[in-house]
Amino acid sequence: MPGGPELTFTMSAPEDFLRFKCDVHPWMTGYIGVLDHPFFAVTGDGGAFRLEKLPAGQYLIEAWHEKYGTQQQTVTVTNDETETISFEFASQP
Ligand SMILES: [Cu+2]
Repeated sequence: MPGGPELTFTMSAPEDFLRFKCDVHPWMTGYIGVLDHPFFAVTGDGGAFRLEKLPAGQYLIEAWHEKYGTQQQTVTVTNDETETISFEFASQP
């Protein structure tokens, strides 16, 4: 791994986003979420995300942003249909 040692961590339980940072360079920061299911996504350049192969059912979808916090929406998924939801985060004045 260029620039530093490779570190290994083992999480034994789900965790909300954990912040990892460099003690030397304040801009070097990352977040790790540990989930107990495979249904998650990271937004692309345009802010879109897609959760593939959700079984039919009702779900609470949570969106998280490192500066603007968390939002939740409930969505009902049926077999073979695509549902669309949207989250909007606004900066505080
Ligand atoms: Cu650094």
